[in-house]
Amino acid sequence: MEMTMRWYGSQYDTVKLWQIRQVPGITGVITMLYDKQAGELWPQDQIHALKEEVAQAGMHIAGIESVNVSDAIKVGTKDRDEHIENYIKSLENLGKEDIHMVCYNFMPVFDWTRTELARKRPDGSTVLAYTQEAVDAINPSDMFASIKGEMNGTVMPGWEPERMAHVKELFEMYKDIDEDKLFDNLVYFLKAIMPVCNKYDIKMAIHPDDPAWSVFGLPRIITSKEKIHRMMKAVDDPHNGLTLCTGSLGTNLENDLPDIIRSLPGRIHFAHVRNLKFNSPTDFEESAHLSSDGTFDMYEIVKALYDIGFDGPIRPDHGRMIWGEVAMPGYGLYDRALGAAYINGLWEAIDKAETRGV
Ligand code: CS2
Ligand code: MN
Repeated sequence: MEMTMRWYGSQYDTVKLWQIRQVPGITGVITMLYDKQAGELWPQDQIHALKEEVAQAGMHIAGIESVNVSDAIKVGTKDRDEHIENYIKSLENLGKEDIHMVCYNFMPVFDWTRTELARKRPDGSTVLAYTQEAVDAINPSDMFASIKGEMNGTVMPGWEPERMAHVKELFEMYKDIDEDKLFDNLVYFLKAIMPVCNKYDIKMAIHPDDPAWSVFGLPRIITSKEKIHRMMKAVDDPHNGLTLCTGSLGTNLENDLPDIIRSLPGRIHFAHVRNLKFNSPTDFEESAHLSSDGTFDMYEIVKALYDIGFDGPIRPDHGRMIWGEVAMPGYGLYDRALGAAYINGLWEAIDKAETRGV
């Protein structure tokens, strides 16, 4: 594995590349052209400039998160083929710049959904949290309005104000889309992009739906082991892979994370590691990475990744807001740095136990 951290670009991120460089063991960043709308082409010169900027800070781009897929592609509207053409060209431009891993998601309308961005934990840190009761009691535009004030002045992926201004139209687009249609549109998209992925050896890593169930009545298709395998089989190419996100798949306590990992050797191209603390099956908060602070056994998760020979980029996913930091919720420096150090420690201990036969 390669330890990385997500970085949104110097214009958008409160965290600086030089700070990331000082986190022990981090050699790469996961980044993106944050100003690109889903469906828009990523020009090679802009990718190149980003790559240079990261190289000057002594690191490299270990992968992209995300080249977003437009709602036209997800719904299958008349614009879909044009957007897919742009997506293929963007992948080609990334391949020419020697970038070989792309994360994306196929969630309708929203990316992840949380109901609070700054729930206070007993230690005084603040974290993202979710409670089903809050989702059931609110409509999507009101929810955006209610969490906007907690974004610390940043633009959060999937919750961009210009998208949220059209939230009603977006919902309208999906009114006839059920899980099967969404799945067929995903397969259509993947089949169209596989040739360019093969040509440039680009590993596509779909991000699971977060939370791993339907929200606001929208269909969700990447929520369980069974559904992931259905997708892997529908386009049975090693370039069609998964971002193993513990905090997303793990929202459903029925998902056995180490078992899911062990069932997918060669198909996990990227790993997001974070822990959740459950107060009830439908109320959880994003705790520190340490196993004892949350519900997941992080040792078993990292061990499963180690055992399947996972060699892609890994990153601490969201972190808590600690030590007075003001940053994009989930994406401060301090707690993600602690998470990276912890995952590195688990990995080293597992590796030494294996290779020294302890
Ligand atoms: C990320 C997602 O912050 C997060 O939870 O893991 O936003 C992820 O980047 C997207 O779903 C991938 O397209
Ligand atoms: Mn994730």
